[in-house]
Amino acid sequence: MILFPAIDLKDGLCVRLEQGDMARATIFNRDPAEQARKFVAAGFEYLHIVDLDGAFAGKPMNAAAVERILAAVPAPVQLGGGIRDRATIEGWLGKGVARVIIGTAAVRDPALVKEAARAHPGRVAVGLDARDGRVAVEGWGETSELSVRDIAKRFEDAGVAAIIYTDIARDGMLQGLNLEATIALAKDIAIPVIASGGLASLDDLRALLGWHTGNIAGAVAGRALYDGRLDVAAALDLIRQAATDQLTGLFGTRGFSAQRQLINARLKSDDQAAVIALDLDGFAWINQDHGPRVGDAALRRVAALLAAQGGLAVRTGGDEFLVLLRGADAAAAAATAERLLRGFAAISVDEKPMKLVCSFGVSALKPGDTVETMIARAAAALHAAKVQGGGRVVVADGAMAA
Ligand code: AMZ
Repeated sequence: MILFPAIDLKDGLCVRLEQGDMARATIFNRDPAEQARKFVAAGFEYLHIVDLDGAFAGKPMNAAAVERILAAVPAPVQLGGGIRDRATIEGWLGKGVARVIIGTAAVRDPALVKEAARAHPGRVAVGLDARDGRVAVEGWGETSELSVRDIAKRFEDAGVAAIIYTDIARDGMLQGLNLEATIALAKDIAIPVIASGGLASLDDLRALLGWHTGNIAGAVAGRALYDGRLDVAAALDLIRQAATDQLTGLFGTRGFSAQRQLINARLKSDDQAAVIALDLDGFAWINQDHGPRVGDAALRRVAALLAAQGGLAVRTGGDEFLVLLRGADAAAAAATAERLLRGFAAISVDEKPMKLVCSFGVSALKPGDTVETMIARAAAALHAAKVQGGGRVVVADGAMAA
């Protein structure tokens, strides 16, 4: 998930509105490029920019300010407001905008969105701003008859990168996102959803990061950042941590469904590949000695080390993991396992060494193998390593390291 800091432009200045009302604008920075630099320095990786005058006028009105932002920061930018025709889309994409946001034209001219999304995969997003469930257009001055779902469904197979969904009543009001409507939308459509309007606290982010929320790709934060209400470092930490958890299945699916992710990985018979099965022998003691919070923190370090190996890692049990390494033979996989062995032994949480002794079984792809047979051989090698005593790497065809 990405947290997008918002830069809304009015008369060349960086402002925030309340409920989209131009008469209720607060100026937060007279230099939008400087604001962009501040956001990037704070750790944000992607900016959300709206040309407010452009959304009302139907054509770009703050182009100079946008160009200054593009020149000031290397971070990707998504831009909306007054992008209503193909020439404007091409113009911004050519100038280095990573992704354009189309609002009014998605209601009035869906063919434009579909054609642009086909020509620029991943670079066209649809902005749907809702008042009482109906989509508003033209700077939110007009409300259409169509619901967010009606319009989102139009683009289901069009290659649109994201739907940015804003609840107008909440925008700029710091009362929290409309989680219910956002999650319902994300479950209903296949296009990733970005939540916007009213983001107020870490709780909003926690709710979006929870399981079973559908395909939520990000959230836009505005006033909460300018008012200093949202702790940016904590918010970015929360998101990074959730990404690690997701990558390794730390708090997600386990057991057979985790294994299925590996089994479903397609391998060609002439590929090199290896499986590492591992078991954290001392893990139960960590929970017992230090409590589950420290246990979770230790697991996250383990997960981060596994993720850094560049393979597909899944957690198949409380302290059991499988890693599929592509392009590795038995020797390379054994070397990786030994590196992990040393890495785990060095893990400490709150300066307490965790003494994670663990055992590894390694197997490499042979002719006629499936991932499933590789997993079975790695599991047998893991068993042999445990029988020999913890802290070992056993390779399925014989070699063993202490
Ligand atoms: O605040 C407003 N009144 C407002 C706003 N923030 N009006 C439009 N917009 C934004 C939309 C979207 O990102 O959230 O402008 C973009 C859509 O512009 P257009 O010109 O495509 O409708």
